[in-house]
Order: sequence, then structure tokens, then C-alpha cells
Amino acid sequence: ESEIRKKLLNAFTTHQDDYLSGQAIADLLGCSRTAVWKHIENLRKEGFEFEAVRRKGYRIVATPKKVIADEIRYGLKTNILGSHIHYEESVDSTQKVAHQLATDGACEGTIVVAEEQISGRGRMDRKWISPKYTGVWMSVILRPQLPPHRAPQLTLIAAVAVVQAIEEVTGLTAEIKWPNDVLINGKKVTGILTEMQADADRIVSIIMGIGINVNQKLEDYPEEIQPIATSLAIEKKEEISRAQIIQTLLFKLEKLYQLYLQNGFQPIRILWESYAISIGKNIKARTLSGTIVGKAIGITDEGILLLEDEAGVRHQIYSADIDL
Ligand code: BT5
Repeated sequence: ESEIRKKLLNAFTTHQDDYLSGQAIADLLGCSRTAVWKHIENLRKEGFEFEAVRRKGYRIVATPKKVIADEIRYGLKTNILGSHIHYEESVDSTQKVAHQLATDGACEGTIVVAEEQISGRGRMDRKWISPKYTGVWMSVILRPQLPPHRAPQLTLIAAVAVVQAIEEVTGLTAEIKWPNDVLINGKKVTGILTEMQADADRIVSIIMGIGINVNQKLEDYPEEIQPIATSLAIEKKEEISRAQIIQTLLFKLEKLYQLYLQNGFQPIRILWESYAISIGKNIKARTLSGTIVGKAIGITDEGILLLEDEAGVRHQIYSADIDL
């Protein structure tokens, strides 16, 4: 099938300016015209658009804007992350797919990438808007041999990797807002959702969900998030390759993850603090048990945010929404 697909695409490539008749294609592929029609139908499903003109034949008028798994694989410089790529056109949530794969025994480094999420998730049942062909909607399965209380650190590792990848691919400066937002010029470009499957004393798997807004235009967002969201293309004023973002992100993430497994959280913490916006500033942390206002001092070695209130009392924040 993929050989035929290649031949077909080659034929269309060499006939870019004119039409290719069904018979010509059939001769080229050594198959029937019905089979030709089927192959064209398959390409159509992948996102190619054809113009069909009677007595002339077919012409490709638009190519898919997909991140095809091969495009990610080709040029990927990692050892573990992305060793298995689970690619889907459309899913509820890549988290859901990854949870199932992890339960079924998927190995560390398996990634799930989708072109679109129908019900992308944020934290606490919030929605993550994931329109088709525009962003990186990805979940990474990790299996660190660590106790469950260290899982939050992995969110912070992911945030550092995202900032580094954005900087390397686009040259844009991104910043981290504790715990899981990556912002450019104060607007959210990335959200991270780390979930885990664990026993009482050990992590079984981490499902690291990363959503990066890459090629959206502002009008692609629902009105309510237009004031708070941005994309790499909006900031850079040009289209960015999603495959390149994924490759660079997996590379940075693998390096940081290995550093973390070998040397603990300390070196990550230093990097994280260097990219964080809130450290040293007065912020408001809305937690489930109430709101605390104070100065963000830093994060602990566990990845917990430290806030000092006006009375000088230090609070450890495990989970909250931060207003700057
Ligand atoms: C997050 O939650 O920021 C975590 C988002 C994780 C998304 C990835 S994509 C791959 C994987 N599969 C999933 O289903 N999820 C993960 P939170 O901090 O709760 O922020 C959610 C809030 O961000 C929403 O309530 C909106 O206000 C805003 N938001 C939603 N979609 C957005 C987008 N595309 N860009 C910027 N902000 C958005």
C-alpha cells in the first residue's frame, strides 16, 4: 500500500501543472481504474484535495496539513521518546488514548499525537481547545521508577522542555507560569497536564499531556479565550512546522528527563526558576481551600511553590491557579 501511495504521489508531483488521467495512473501502477479510484479516495481521506475533470483526469489542488508520523520519525534524534508513535487523525483526548495504551503495557517513550481533540482536557475538568491541523496535541508515556509524590516534578520538566524547544525552533522567548503554563508575551501558548497510574509506593506510568498552540490565528479561538491565548504563528508572524516542534521538544524532554533520573530535581529546579515569571513577584494563588496572596519565593526540591504572605508566613502550594 505505501509503495503504491509513493508512486502515485510521485506521478502527481511530476504532473503538477496538468491532469493525470485515470488510465495513465492505472498503467503506471499496474492496476485497474477502480483500484486507482480507491487509492485516490485514500489520499483524500488523508487530507489531499483533488480536482477531477472529465476526459482530463485528476489534479492535486491541496495537500494535507497533517503531521504525518513519518514526518516526526524522520530526523528524530531521541533514543527513547517517540520510539513508538501512535498517530491519530481525531481523538477525544490523547490522554485517554495514552492511558489505555499504558494499561495495555505500552513501553516508555510511546507517544500519542493527534491532529484534533474533540474533548481535550485541562486540569480539573476544564477544556483544552484543540482545533484540527493547527497545534501539537500529544501525550508521552513515561515509566520512571519513582514514588508517586514526585510526579508533579515531571510537569515542571515538561515546561522547561517546551520553553527550550520553542526558543530553539522559533527564537521566541517563552516563560513559565507555575505550575503548567507556558506563556509568550503574557499569553498562554502551552498547557501541560500530567496524570499518573500508580501503586501505593511507586509510579506505574506517567501520562504527560502537552498542548502547544502552533499555527492558530486569533480568530480560531473561541471568544472567551482570545484575550488569554496565543500561538507560535501569531507571535512569530509565520507558520511553524509542527513536526519540527515535536522533534525538538522530544529531544529536549529526553535530555532533561535523563538529567533528572541521574541527578534528581535540583538541576531542573535551577533551569525552571530561570524561566519562571512569577518568582520574586507578588501573586495570588487560588487553591481549593482558599486564596493566598503573597510573594512567590521559589519552588522546593519537590516542585512545590513557596509563597510568603505579608506576615512573613511561608505557604507551600501544591495545586492552584495563579493570578499575576
Ligand atoms: C492546561 O489546563 O493548561 C492543560 C492542557 C493540556 C492539554 C494537553 S493536549 C494533549 C493532552 N490531551 C489532553 O486532553 N490534554 C493534554 P489548565 O491549566 O486547566 O488550563 C485550561 C484553561 O486554559 C481553559 O479553562 C481555558 O481557559 C484555557 N485554554 C483552553 N484551551 C486553550 C488553548 N488552546 N490555548 C490557550 N488556552 C486555552
